[in-house]
Amino acid sequence: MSKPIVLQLRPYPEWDQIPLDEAFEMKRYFEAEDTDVFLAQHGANIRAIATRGERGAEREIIEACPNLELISVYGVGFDAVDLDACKENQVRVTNTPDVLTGDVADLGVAMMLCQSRGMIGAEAWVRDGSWGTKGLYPLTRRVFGRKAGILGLGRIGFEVGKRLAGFGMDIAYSDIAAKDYAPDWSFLTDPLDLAKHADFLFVTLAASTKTRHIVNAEIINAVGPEGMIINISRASNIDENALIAALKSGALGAAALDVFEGEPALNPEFLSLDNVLLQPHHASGTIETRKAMGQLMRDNLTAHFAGQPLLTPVL
Ligand code: 8YV
Repeated sequence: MSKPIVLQLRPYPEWDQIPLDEAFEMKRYFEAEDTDVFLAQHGANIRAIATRGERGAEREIIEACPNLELISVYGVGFDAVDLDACKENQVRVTNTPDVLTGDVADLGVAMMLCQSRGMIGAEAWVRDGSWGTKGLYPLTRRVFGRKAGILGLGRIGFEVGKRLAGFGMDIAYSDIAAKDYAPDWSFLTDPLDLAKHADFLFVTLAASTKTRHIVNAEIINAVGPEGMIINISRASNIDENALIAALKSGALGAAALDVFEGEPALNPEFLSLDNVLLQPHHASGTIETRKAMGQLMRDNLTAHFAGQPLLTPVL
């Protein structure tokens, strides 16, 4: 029996690629010299798309595959998938929730600690001999016992909060509604009130067109010159130009970012700022989590072609 044909938009590690190639006929879009010609050649045969969270799938690709049934996303975020185009064309969508939650929360908390305690600069201080020539490293700012705000108390936000509770922090959150699983934390409806509360504002909400630039200049300024914004969600949740302006002027103390508009390219202004910690969108990037993500992405494809219910459908 012939294997289902799957359009693969980005590379995967070998531990996923080998089983993918065994189970499906993978058409590697990312290797095509001319993607238009590639789609014209293969589009009609494609029954599923395998993509990554940050890559998604745009309308043009979806419509170039008239027999498309499923888009399986390697990632929890599906904001880069054109859901309207999927609905119009009866295309199902799956993602990889839960398996990455702990690692994403870990990196967010690590970024807070690293940035607040000046660990990058302190390491350079040791390596370049400043410790010997200049003396003690400048004092940094405490984390434990301070105020944290979590914007978006979904799976990842909740795991961040559980970790912050271990630091004895005063935790508040904003979301569409109060969450009964977080009775000890303050619910603040208005993200501006959350920003006023927070020494550390974690941005952990699922991105959509509705949340674009939800962290705007007013919110950034409310976090203030002593405060820090940590983003482990999507760049679109923050007005990046307003963020850069506030970091430059000192209206915002610091930021720690794992995601950027147009990544992997990033606004060069970030590179000249020493009050921002820059990470290459790798919050889920541990071997353990990436293996689990790959397995779940493949399991959704397998379930679909076996006529079984999808494991983690979003549409
Ligand atoms: C991944 C992500 O880096 O889960 C998401 O939505 O953005 C990340 O976990 C990405 O999807 C892997 O390519």
